[in-house]
Amino acid sequence: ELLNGASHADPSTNLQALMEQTKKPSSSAEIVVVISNRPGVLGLKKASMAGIQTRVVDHKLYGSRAEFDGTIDRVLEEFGVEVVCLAGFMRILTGHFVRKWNGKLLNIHPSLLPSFKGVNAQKQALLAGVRLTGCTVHFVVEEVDAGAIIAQEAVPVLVNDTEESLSERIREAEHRTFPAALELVAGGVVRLGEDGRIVWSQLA
Ligand code: 3YE
Repeated sequence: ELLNGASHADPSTNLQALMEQTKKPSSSAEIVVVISNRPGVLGLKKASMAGIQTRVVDHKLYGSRAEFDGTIDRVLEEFGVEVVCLAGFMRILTGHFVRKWNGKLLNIHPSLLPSFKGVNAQKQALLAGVRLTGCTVHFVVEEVDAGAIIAQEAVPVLVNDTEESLSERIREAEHRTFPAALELVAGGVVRLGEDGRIVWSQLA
């Protein structure tokens, strides 16, 4: 683009950041399907415009979490998925599903875990008065936001920050951290050990 010299706009979502990363020839990952629990969202449109297969698994159409997760599991199996990235996905997954995909499920959280687990992590950081927060990509275990940490980026909290301004700064960090963490896992540099701790490849 002529005015700011950048040839591409910054990604506005984690899905878009992951799509841009994985289309690079140097990437170890390929996105084979995008699954949304909400019909009609922009992420589905962005994926299909990029030629990626999409599926909607609407949680409202299922009588239980087990049936919802079971349907997602069947789609993942249908596509031969090896790694799952939870990007903008706000549902708590069942222990059964999480154990089946142990070591293959990645989530991103808008704080430096183990601080500020759960919802409104940015608000929690502002209320706590920390001067640094950030984002964390972790393997998913049944206990929410408690799995082994793959990658983090620190973000300063500025004196006049609002929840919105801080969230935007964290979001920009997320768009670097999630693609980086995916490459570590897809490239075999990082994996989840039997003991639930991160194992770094000797080659790293
Ligand atoms: N499930 C497990 N462990 C994890 N899902 C996510 C991470 C993660 C996981 O580490 N077992 C808050 C979800 C928090 C919540 O209560 N969600 C509601 C639905 C809210 C909605 O649909 O907007 C619910 O009943 O699940 C992904 C991030 C989860 C964020």
